[in-house]
Amino acid sequence: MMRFVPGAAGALLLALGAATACGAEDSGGVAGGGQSGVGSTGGGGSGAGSGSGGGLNVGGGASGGGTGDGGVVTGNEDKCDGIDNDKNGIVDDVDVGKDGVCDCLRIATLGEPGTVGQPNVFDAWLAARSTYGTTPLKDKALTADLLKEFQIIVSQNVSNNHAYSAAEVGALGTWIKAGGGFMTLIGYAGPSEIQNVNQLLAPFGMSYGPEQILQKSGANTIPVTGWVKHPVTNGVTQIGVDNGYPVNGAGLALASEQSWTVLRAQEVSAGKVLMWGDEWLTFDSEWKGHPEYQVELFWLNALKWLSPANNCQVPIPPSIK
Ligand SMILES: [Ca+2]
Ligand SMILES: [Ca+2]
Ligand SMILES: [Ca+2]
Repeated sequence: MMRFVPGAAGALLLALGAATACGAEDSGGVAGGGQSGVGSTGGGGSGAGSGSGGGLNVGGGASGGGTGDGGVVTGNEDKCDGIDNDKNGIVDDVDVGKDGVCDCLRIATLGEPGTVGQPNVFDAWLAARSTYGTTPLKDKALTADLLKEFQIIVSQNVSNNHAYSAAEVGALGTWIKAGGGFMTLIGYAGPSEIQNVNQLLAPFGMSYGPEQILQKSGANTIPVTGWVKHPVTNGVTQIGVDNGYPVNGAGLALASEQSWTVLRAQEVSAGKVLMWGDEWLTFDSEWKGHPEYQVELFWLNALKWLSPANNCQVPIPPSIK
């Protein structure tokens, strides 16, 4: 589709149009986050997870809804309307294509994608698996108003963005504490690139270190092989990196290689922060050329964990390993 058009103007237009049509966001905080307590948990059943497709280009196509969310059957809604239509305790758990990405997910990126790989696989992958795809915020000023419609924000290369101000750092922090999921990537440029993203992470006691780590020597990325059990790492044994930066500070250290920590997760009030020490997991070489890496599963795990617990939670297809 239009995903491979340079620049993501198409995605932005798509997302804006969808936002207008959907429009169910409540006041402050995180999109959809104010719907808790609607319906009881465990109501389960129902729904019969009907058809596939919906025009989405998906690989997995498992049948029916799935459990795995504390015994609650999720993924059988069909409306992104801010309402828990099937009263299973999860608002908008819609995944018509059964691909593991909630169709109602509102996700934005900061900065620019990397340029080493083919067109940003991450954007194309999300566009094929959710209604709104990704909204590229690029170098926009971070304000409560800008952030409130999103559930997840992924920081890409923000080293060429303006230097984030204290007010912007505060706005992001408030959004996270209200239930937002913030993920950071790194490794796009020289060591000075850590400065701007570290500004955003500072309130949470997390930061990237300046050492350039785990450079590949031949054609292949360096597999990260040390993993700690956590929802984000479930089923993941190897993911490749090249010339990343160490992930330091607070939060649980979840992955390491050659004594460097490359993944940390921290829960902050209702929200979450996830730091990865590289960016190659957005490049097609890692998705397609390494069957021994679990890149797609990692992304599914990460998006699920970063999403609000009572919103947009859908099963991860067992077919994705
Ligand atoms: Ca529901
Ligand atoms: Ca709904
Ligand atoms: Ca989906």
